[in-house]
Amino acid sequence: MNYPESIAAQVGTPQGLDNYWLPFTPNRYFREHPKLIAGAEGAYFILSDGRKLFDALSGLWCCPLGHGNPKIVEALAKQAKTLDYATAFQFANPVTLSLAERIAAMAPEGLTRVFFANSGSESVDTALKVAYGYQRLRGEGGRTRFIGREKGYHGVGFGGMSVGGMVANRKMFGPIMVPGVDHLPHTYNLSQMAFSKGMPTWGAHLADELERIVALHDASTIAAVIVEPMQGSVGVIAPPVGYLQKLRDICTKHGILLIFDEVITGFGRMGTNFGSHYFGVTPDIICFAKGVTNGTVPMGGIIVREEIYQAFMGVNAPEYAVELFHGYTYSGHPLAAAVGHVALDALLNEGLIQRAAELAPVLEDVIHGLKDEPGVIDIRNVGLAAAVDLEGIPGKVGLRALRTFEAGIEEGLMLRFTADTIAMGPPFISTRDEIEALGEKLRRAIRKAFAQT
Ligand code: PXG
Ligand code: PLP
Repeated sequence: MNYPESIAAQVGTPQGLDNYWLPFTPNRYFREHPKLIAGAEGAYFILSDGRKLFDALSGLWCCPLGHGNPKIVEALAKQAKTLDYATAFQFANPVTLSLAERIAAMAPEGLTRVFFANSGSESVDTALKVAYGYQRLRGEGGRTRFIGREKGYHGVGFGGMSVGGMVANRKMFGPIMVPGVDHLPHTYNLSQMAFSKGMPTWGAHLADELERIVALHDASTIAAVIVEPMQGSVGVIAPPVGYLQKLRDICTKHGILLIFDEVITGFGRMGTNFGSHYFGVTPDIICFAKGVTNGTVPMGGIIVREEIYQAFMGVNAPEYAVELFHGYTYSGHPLAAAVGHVALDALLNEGLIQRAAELAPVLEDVIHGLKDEPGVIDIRNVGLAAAVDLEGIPGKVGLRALRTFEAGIEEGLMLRFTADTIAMGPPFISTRDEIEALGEKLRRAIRKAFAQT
């Protein structure tokens, strides 16, 4: 492996590795090739040997404002002094209340109520529980099924894992999935949409598969359909033109709730407030996380249609009874909410969402400029997100991308890969020059990776 020896020499075996279990990481490989992040500033991470890496995925899609934003630091310190923690059970607090109001105001019309969680996974499990609860409260308690989609990623909770469709995340846990889940086919088809820019024109008909699934199980058994408007985690798969509208129409026709998991697409990644705005389709529930607090303090949640909330308020129980037995110790955490306000100031009032929209065509040009590099089999982009698929080494899934990732570090890039796909979603504060440099660094990394035997 072409690991930069200079880093290994300086880092050595970091202290703590005997007690630390890395998530979604080959731990045995990491031990031999440790990488330590010492700091972060603007659009860059700083490694322990002082090297700066351009943060090509905004952390894990979660840092649109970049790192070390002084207003965030100030808001955190101030909030910690005023109210460092507040229980959300039986109490509210001003900073969380006002954040809910601002999130509802930027959401698609009709989605008015915000319930806070602390991550995307928790937001998904919350959405599934609320969807089922709503169906039950309206006398449709037989609607116990959820429909996800192949290649979907909805986090790692039991609900999210079950509706998810990334095969590697599921295979160890098949026997312990939530029962009654079915999956739509994914919409990716290399022969129909290779090197597509934005939404592919082929594939809307795949939404009709929902009618087939409804016929198979009967609508009266299905609570909700959950999809990412743009499939992010699997490698930036934009929905075909017309596809999401068809899903919307079929769900409405059959009394099925439509959940958009906007954990990645929410808060500006598509160049609009939510993916729903960009794609012009409004779901019944939106899941959010990540960008809402710039990743600085974890926060997630759901935004639901007023009717859904009102169904819970109409529950046949006395006023002193809890309507929804669900919530987290850290729901609506005041530190997260304080950071959320700064993030929304930057995204909405200081024009960062607009800037993401302006950078999107720059990223498109840069990334599609890699088309003729060795082993590049597909390139896709939508909003400020893009992916490059590399030809895998037979029998060694992910090794090519791993080599590109390692070569990327040598080039000053922090890349993120899944199987042999490299995904990018740069911070909204990136400059045009930085996005162009990202393309050239990636080009050199790919060449290095393919030069290895
Ligand atoms: N839903 C969606 C659509 C996501 O993208 C989650 C739920 C889960 O969120 P939490 O906060 O529980 O991780 C996600 C998370 C990647 C990558 O490499 C993507 C995610 C997380 C980590 C890496 O694309 N998405
Ligand atoms: N496990 C135990 C034993 C708990 O007491 C709690 C919360 O009180 C939880 C899990 C859930 O933790 P959280 O609310 O942070 O999701």
